[in-house]
Amino acid sequence: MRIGIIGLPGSGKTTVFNALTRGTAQSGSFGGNRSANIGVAHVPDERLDRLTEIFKPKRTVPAEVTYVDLPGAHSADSADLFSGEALGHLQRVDALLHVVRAFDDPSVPHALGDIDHRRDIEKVNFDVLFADISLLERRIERIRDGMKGLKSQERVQAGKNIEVLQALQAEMEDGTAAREKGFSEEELAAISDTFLLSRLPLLVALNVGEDDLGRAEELETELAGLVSGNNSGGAVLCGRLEEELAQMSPEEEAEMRSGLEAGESGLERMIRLSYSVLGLISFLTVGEDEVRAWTIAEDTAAPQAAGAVHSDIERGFIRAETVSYDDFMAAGSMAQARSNGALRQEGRDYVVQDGDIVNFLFSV
Ligand SMILES: Nc1nc2c(ncn2[C@@H]2O[C@H](COP(=O)(O)OP(=O)(O)OP(=O)(O)O)[C@@H](O)[C@H]2O)c(=O)[nH]1
Ligand SMILES: [Mg+2]
Repeated sequence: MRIGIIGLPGSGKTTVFNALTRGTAQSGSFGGNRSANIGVAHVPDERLDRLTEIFKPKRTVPAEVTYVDLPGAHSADSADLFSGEALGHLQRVDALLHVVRAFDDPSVPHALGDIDHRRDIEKVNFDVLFADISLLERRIERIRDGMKGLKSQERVQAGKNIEVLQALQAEMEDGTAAREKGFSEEELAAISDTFLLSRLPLLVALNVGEDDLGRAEELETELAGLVSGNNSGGAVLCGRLEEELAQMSPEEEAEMRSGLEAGESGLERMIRLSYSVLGLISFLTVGEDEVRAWTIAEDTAAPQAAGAVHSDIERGFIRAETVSYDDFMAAGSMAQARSNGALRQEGRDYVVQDGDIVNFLFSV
């Protein structure tokens, strides 16, 4: 999973990126980073820790999320926020993470003058739509330019596509993000080679100051009201504090968290949000060599889940030996799980569940 971090200049994107990836990228007020930062976060999963204690594998491999922190924009203009370079990065992500500034700090100027997270959320939502509207505009022009060379039947089809794209443009001008729409077959065909930024799932991180952590729940409720559409969701975190905590050893971090009442880490919070908004789950594989978590979409059938491990296993799929994590822990060992019937033999139609421990049998 790959997530692109967007937001107004100086909203704390790089700070949040560092918190999520335990990174040390350069942050700063305005024009902080001139190039994109790319980093990997390991998905914390207690089940993986318990299974590692039991199987004592050579290695434990958690699921990963890659975060792409966009270069700082020169201004808060839509064209700067979503420049060609920024769009190039965003074309390869599965979701957007919008970092919104709510922290107050006179030493860090705000791109729009004052702190107002509601306005900023609306502004960036609008900028995302504006980027799509401009893109559709260019797409329509390109189809028009190419029409002369077409045969009459193709020209009719091109004309239809233009109509569909124009209708979509009009909807976006009224404020509808592509993620909010159920697309018809015709619309899907017309946009098949058009990248729409507003179609990506949207996570919003409200970057609050340390003083506001006591109000985190209240702010999160407010945020839920502001970010309530399809495939979107929000969480509150304190970027600077999380960045500092992320640089500590796990023991130090845990001690600091309990002292500060900072609760669950920003990383865990964001990852949980990402999984729920993107409709993802993890299944697990175990053995002497490796204990590992794999990320798949909800409602993935066993052969396709096997494809996450290796395409050969999908191709030669025979069946999946499966036990839920809880049943396995209750049984205590694979042998016991097998003898008490908790370990099941599942076929091609089986839909893999979150926390399933799976052994794929295959032949190629
Ligand atoms: N007080 C306070 N300062 C913060 C917080 N988060 C970020 N900052 C500061 O705000 C400034 C900008 O943060 P960055 O993380 O560089 O912001 P950015 O969005 O990456 O900025 P650009 O890349 O220039 O767009 C830095 O000086 C940060 O230390 C916070 O939670 N509290
Ligand atoms: Mg930055």
